[in-house]
Amino acid sequence: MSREVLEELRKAIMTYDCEGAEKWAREAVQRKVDPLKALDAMTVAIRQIGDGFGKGELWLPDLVGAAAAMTAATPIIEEELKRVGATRESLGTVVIGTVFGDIHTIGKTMVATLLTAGGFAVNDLGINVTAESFVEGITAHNADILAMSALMTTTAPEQRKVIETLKREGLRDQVKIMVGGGAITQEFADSIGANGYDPTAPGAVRLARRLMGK
Ligand code: B12
Repeated sequence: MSREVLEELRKAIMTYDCEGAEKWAREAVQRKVDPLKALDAMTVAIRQIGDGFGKGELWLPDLVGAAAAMTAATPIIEEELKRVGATRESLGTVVIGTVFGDIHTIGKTMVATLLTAGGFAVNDLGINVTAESFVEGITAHNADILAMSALMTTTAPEQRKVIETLKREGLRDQVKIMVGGGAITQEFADSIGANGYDPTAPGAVRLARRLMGK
């Protein structure tokens, strides 16, 4: 039962079928399929499209099509995840965003959703966020954790820039910093002085708990 739904979701992403993706996401919620498994199935599919693009076998419209299908389905699954997490007491305040120059939103939003479902108060600054806006966000929300996403090798250095800006402003020690996104590795995270890195969204929640000593 659940396998059929996951397979249909995967197929909808692979065939850029927005209506199908939306329909099967609703079906997943209705049939009580584990929402994390649903997100996982779609992530595997969109990464496959990305790999094809990377190898020159697929083109930008393929990326756009797969992203549109994923964007049609994810809010439905994320709503369900948030519903589950809505009643928990806050474990801490997170400011999250995708760094300047980078408009990839899917993974960042997934992390934000799972953090919310996991009991954190999350302020999502969106995409293409400058170092200055991160600083403003941290100050305005009195954040415990800053979470930054970067999907491209060209935008990963922005994470370093944000950390350097925080140091200059005397704010570095007030906030724990976690980084992620397809372009980030543990080695890179260590080299820029982040407090933690994880390659997955569920791992990001475990990391955030650890950083808060919970
Ligand atoms: C979908 C997509 C797009 C969509 C984005 C739509 C949207 N609304 O987000 C569109 C079509 C717009 C797009 C545009 C571009 N893209 Co693009 N895109 C992708 C693709 C296929 C999937 C990205 C994605 O959503 N993955 C699924 C999510 C769930 O994964 P994720 O983001 O990595 O997040 C997971 C983890 O990393 C982690 N995580 C994420 N953030 C954080 C944060 C923290 C703190 C933590 C702990 C964890 C964490 O949790 C998530 C869940 O497990 C990737 C391929 C890939 N392999 O990733 C290429 C890819 C990222 N894109 C690429 C490129 C080159 C581009 C363009 C430059 C193309 C162009 N010529 O215009 C533009 C860039 C525009 C810009 N300025 O940003 C390249 C980057 C290459 C590189 N190494 O630099 C990739 C890798 C494709 C490739 N193989 O070449 N893209």
